[in-house]
Amino acid sequence: MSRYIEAGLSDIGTLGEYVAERPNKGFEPARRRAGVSHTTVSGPKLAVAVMAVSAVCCPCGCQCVLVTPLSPRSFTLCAHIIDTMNTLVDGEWRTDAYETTNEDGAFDRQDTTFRDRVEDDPDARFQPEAGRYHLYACRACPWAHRILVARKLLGLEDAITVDYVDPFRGEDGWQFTPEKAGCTPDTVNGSDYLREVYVEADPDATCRVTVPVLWDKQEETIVNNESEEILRMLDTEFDDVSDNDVDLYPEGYQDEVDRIIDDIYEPINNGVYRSGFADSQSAYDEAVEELFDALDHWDTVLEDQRFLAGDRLTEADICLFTTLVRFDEVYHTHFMCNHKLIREYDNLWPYLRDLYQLPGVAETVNMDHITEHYYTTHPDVSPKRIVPMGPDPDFEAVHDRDELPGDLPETLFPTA
Ligand SMILES: N[C@@H](CCC(=O)N[C@@H](CS)C(=O)NCC(=O)O)C(=O)O
Repeated sequence: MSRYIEAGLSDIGTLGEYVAERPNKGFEPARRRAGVSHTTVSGPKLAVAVMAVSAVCCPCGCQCVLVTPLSPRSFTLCAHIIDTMNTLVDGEWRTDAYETTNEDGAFDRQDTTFRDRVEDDPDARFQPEAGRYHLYACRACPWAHRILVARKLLGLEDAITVDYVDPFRGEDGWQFTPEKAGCTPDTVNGSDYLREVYVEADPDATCRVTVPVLWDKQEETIVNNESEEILRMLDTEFDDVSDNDVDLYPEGYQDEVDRIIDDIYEPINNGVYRSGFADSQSAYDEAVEELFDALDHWDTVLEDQRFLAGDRLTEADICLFTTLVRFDEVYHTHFMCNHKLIREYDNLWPYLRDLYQLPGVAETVNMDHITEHYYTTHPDVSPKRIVPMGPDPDFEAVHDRDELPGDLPETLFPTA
């Protein structure tokens, strides 16, 4: 009975209007996916459907009945819709305004909003200082994981502090649950939800609340929440406060590194999401074909060279690593990227193990958080929220990548 709507017919009628008036506000992709027509979900018919049976009542087609209208214009929806729709609008947390796919059913990633820079320049607003910056991360997230790997390899663990949110992201967005293994409280702002940190930085914030976030403890604001840019800042601006002299954006390689990061983003890093979140067969086909074409390409490149940009470990490797390490456990199954496993690639698989076995990298990988996050946080993709057993790839297995030309920075390997 708890799955049945607890509302009068007038509320249900208003919901029908609400859906019809906002064909592009989140309901539309769900409605398309369910194959439910607008007339089916319009007022009186929906009301009849609710009274008769529970099916077709939720426009995402999940078989749940829409639940508990809070007011005539504000509805609490089933978790399937809530999950894809939470965002900040003018500093207010909203669950009805976030669209994930466009009119062709293709996943539409929104741009990130905080784009300031830490610069090693005496006139800069944000200067690199040990202890000044803080990272909010999720161990499950591939974008945040880039920064965790960089922080480790670049010797910035003492200089930049970090907190970890819960891998499960529900109706309220990212949450701090320090009682859970691998999670922490918000040690800087004391918030319960990451969205509070965003509002602290900008009371009128209108954006998704994403990780990673680079927070400035001095100015009490967000510097940047775009992983590619945070990675570059850590690499190029923090030399004076790092514990080693590792450089992942070396001179002579920079154009190539930029080109590769750009080249792998759409088909691979974002490609797994485009495959998994596609709302139409054609959008899925396009994404998944691009993904495997790109993986095939890089597998060939890696036949004769140890790293993506040649003989040097660079930021580009970090960017590919965090997608590859999730692939066989998650993207293959959850996002339907099941044409091939990374373990079936002659070069990508040993390359992935090579990166995994770099000092400190393994401890940045938390497969429990990774699998929990994906399989429980996207119920429109995995509605039962069951975490599958998984293939448990042996990332520690030996590889012979060190026979290829190229040396790793010596200071990566502590001598003590
Ligand atoms: N372009 C961003 C993407 C970050 C991102 O989408 N992070 C995901 C976690 S994997 C997130 O926080 N999603 C929450 C949401 O979209 O509401 C980056 O590279 O930093």
